[in-house]
Amino acid sequence: MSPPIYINGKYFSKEDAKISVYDHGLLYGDGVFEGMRTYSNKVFRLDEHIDRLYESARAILLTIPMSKQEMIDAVKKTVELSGLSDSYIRLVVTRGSGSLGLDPNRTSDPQVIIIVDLIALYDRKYYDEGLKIITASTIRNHPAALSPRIKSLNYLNNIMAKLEGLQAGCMEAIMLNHKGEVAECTGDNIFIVKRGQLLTPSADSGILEGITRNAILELANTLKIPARETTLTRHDLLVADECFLTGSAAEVIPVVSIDSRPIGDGKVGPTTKQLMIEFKKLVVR
Ligand code: PXG
Repeated sequence: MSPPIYINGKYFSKEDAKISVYDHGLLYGDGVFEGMRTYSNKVFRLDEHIDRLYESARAILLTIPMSKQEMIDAVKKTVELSGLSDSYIRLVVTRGSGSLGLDPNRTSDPQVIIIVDLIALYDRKYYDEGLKIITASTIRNHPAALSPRIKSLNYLNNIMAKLEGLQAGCMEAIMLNHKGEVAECTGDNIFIVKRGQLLTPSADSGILEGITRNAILELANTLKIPARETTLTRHDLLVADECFLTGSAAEVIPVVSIDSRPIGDGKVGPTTKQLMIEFKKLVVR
């Protein structure tokens, strides 16, 4: 049997977990979400994910019909009922169903959905051998149009870039911002290593400030690896010694080629390997 799915305080089987076709989450991508992981029954950085969810909701003037503590309790309960010790959690809040037409004021009953399941974003071999990725021609949403800091249900910007990657035979794609600077990948943040320094695009490059990204920056600090948030160009990536991506689903995954050019010596680099090991230790702690 598949794990029960939470919808507004009730639990349903996968087959019966349904919401209205009038929900503005479906009609307009009007809603927010989080993707989290559990390790040995514990949700990694749950409080940070919940804070980001409520911030995303606030940014789109969506009132989540429960307190943060109630949300935390609901997530924990759904994880418990799933019986999965290592899982992926998809937490979704939609605007709710309403009349046809954009007006969010004509919707009611936002839907809070919690799915706990398994996810394998990339085949195991890519963690050993590294990913080959490309730079997409689709630029990241202009922050003044739709802030990339909002984790909204409207992921078409990223999906267009993901499609470019897939069409080139790559599982991920780098997205530049409107200034031509490196922002992030379609569902992952990006890091490079250059002369022993760890570098990643700063928040004002127009990125989702990933929770895994924050964990890696903290780890670097603990391990005394010099790290800096900065502006990066495609050139910086192409001449980097190492490159890797971070995300709740991907965790830490090496990149060995960008736009068919090898990064460094084309093999998974030592700092990347070290951070992958230390990240594993951190999540199971
Ligand atoms: N950038 C973007 C655009 C993302 O969507 C990240 C960076 C990494 O953030 P975190 O906080 O996860 O370190 C994300 C996260 C999925 C899925 O279902 C996508 C994400 C996370 C979990 C699942 O494809 N993206």
